[in-house]
Amino acid sequence: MDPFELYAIDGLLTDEERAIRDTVRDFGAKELRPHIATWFDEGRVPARDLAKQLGALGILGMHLKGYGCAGTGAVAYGLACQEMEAVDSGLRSLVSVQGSLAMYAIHAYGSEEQKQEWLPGMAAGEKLGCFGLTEPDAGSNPAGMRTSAKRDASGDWVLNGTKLWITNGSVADVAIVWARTDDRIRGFVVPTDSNGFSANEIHQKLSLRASVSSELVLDDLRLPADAVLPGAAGLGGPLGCLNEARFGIIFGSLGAARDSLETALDYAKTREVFDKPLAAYQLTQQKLADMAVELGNGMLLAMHLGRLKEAGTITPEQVSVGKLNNVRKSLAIAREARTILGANGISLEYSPIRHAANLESVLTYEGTTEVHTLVVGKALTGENAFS
Ligand code: TGC
Ligand code: FAD
Repeated sequence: MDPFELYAIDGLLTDEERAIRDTVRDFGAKELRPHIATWFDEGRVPARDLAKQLGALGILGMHLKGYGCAGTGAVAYGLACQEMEAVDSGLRSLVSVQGSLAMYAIHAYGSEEQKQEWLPGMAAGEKLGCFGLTEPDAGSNPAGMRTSAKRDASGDWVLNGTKLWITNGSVADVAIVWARTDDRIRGFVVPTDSNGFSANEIHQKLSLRASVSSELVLDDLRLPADAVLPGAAGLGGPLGCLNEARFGIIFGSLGAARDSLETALDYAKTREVFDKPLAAYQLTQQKLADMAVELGNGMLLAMHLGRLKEAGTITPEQVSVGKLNNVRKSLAIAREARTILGANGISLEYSPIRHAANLESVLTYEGTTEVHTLVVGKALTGENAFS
């Protein structure tokens, strides 16, 4: 039985949402699953080619309106993220960073010229974006960023600093870079062929290997006055983008968990131990039942938050609840699923260990478990325990 059938999840979806989910699932089965273990093993992924395919599929910035974007509801976007992450968190990351971080920043805060210049090409996957917030010494606390943007006599902006762990940084055409100005933190639209911009890919990762992670170096990077995002001033700008990407992760992480559970379920039905299928043992059934319950509960939470987002009432604290719960539970499910596969569970031939390794990154990026715990703690108590 499909674990979501236990919760009659399909009944909560519209025909259009089911159709979008099935289309992305089929795409994943045909175009991504045959290659994912190799991409992960070799630590490289054809990000630019994939972006074109995902653009043709219509899922890059699909929840945004206009400029070549489909304008779907939040749940449909979440389901697309889930199907991508059922293949690999790194592939969902590509979709999140492009649509929810880079495109969303331009869509929400950009000038009409910036939107016209970048969004249609990004929706089509012809242009790839990245989002530079984290720095070597400022991750959970982006208010501590050192990257600076200063105006010179000609009115140009001059940026200096380093961004670290930037998804797609070294394959992007455009970087949204957040920097400290004399006034407040501002966002800049940076073509990556600008003088003074360089990107170095990070290697030797043990997680999110099918995703490009990079360092961005801004060395007297000169930008015209109109490179700034006019609609964002202060930390609320980048954090507003993070709400979008975190929402995608609430659905997405469950994709990795679902795929792990389904893999373990199939394995347990056919693997015989002590002359009986593994699935016939009570200890195995307890593992499977517990995983299915956590998965279903996570999906109900995701659906509830999705409908709140579509109604326009979702709060950042509610997004934190969803990210905190669903990533933590998905990681636990992937780890538990792996145990059912015994020694085979450590092979890339089966997905759970790859999902578990990836979810270690998902647990950290877009706000760590500790950050989201403190956001929820502050909402409950009114006390700020961050510092
Ligand atoms: P605080 O003083 O609370 O707020 C500063 C300003 O920001 C506003 N704000 C928000 N606005 C929108 N959405 C939110 N979630 C917001 N949270 C805060 C707030 O209203 C205020 O506005 P204003 O106008 O009064 O200035 O901020 P703080 O410095 O105490 O920090 C709060 C904290 C720790 C929660 C925040 O800094 C945080 O979320 N830290 C985590 C950083 C993070 O998540 N980085 C992610 C980088 S991108 C990434 O990881 C991509 S991974 C690739 C992929 O997604 O696949
Ligand atoms: P730190 O902030 O140094 O935290 C270290 C530990 O301290 C964590 O456990 C944290 O929870 C804990 N901690 C922090 N503050 C507190 C506190 N007040 N109380 C208790 N504990 C605390 N960033 C981008 O800008 N763009 C990207 O595209 C991007 N992609 C990424 C891709 C990958 C694969 C990874 C791994 C990261 C990516 N990041 C990206 C960076 C990510 O957002 C940061 O790693 C994350 O925000 C945490 O920052 P940090 O690594 O500096 O950890």
